[in-house]
Amino acid sequence: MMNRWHVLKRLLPLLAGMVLLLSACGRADLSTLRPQGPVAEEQFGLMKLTVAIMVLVVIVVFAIAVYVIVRFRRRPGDKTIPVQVEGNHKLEIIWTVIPIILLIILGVPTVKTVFGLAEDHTKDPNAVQVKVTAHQYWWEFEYPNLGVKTAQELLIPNDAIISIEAKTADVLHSFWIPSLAGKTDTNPGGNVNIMYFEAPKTGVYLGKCAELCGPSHSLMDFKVKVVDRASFDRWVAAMKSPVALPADKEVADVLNSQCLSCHAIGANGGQLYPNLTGIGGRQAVAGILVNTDDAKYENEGTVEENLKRWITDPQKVKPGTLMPKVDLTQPQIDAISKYLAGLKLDYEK
Ligand code: HEC
Ligand SMILES: [Cu+2]
Repeated sequence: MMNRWHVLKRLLPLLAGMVLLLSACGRADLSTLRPQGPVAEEQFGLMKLTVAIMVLVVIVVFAIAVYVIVRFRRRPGDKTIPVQVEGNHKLEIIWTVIPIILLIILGVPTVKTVFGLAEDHTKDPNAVQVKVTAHQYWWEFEYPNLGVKTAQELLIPNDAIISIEAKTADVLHSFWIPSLAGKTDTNPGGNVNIMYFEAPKTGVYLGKCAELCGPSHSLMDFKVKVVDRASFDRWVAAMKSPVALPADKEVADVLNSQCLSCHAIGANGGQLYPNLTGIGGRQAVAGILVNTDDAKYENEGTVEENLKRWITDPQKVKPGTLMPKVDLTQPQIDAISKYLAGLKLDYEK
């Protein structure tokens, strides 16, 4: 008796510690364990149900096992053969029926949720329609009904369903905003997958590529910025407004010839690569260089520093990226970075 109490006394702090650790688990902007919207809540609910059933099974099975081992252990001198229960109908029915009941408890809500979350909102006039295209190693967000295209930062209002049509431009990727909604694969071969979610709380959430897609897969981050409706409307208007090219003619020429063949800024430039309109006001450069001076982030810097770092050598930041290292002089890099850092959209009032 004394002994067992000792073991328990040692285990208790450990158990209490684990409960504390798990309850504080995860950042609200990045964790499925801290859901920030109804879809994520529902998915988290399924996780909790699954874990609860598993914990119940483990506890009951271990309790019975420990009880049996202690109660029916062979005592010194005991040579009798215990009662044999092989083929016992009652026992076999019990241990077949119990798992079936548990699987039904798990299966019914799972199937219901899976079908519920597959609901098609792509024709819903009240939803915000977004076409997501995954590229090695960046995300393109097109709002077909609003005539706007952006990259790396999905801006959405907090008062509507966001309806996603996801596809890939190259290999298999997976679109994932852990604290808002589960993964949606983007499959090669023209396949389009749909999903929807809602984000009632304004703020910035982290998005990830959840499918190994090449050397810079782990750097294929994006942000989801949730704002109120008025700010969203202002953002859409600002994205469509004309943007002035650099005042300095030489800088404008370099930008035009070296960068705008691929990138768009306002109405200028190409459409096939990340749209740089408003890049100076975004949370990150290339999704991974975080624009902050908070040292808790690994790749932090001001937006201008991050732009310089990126333009100087994109391959160094993201190995295998399809943005080439453009041959520029240091003053050209500085001037272009300064200009891009100044491209801010004034939509948050
Ligand atoms: C051949 C096409 C091409 C050219 C030319 C090019 N880029 Fe890029 N650029 C890309 C691609 C592709 C990406 C996405 C890279 C990634 O994230 O993997 C990118 C990303 C960027 C980003 C990050 C965008 C974001 O949304 O965070 C910036 C900034 C940028 N380029 C600036 C420039 C500048 C400045 C020049 C000219 C000096 C330039 N690019 C020339 C293809 C190009
Ligand atoms: Cu990817």
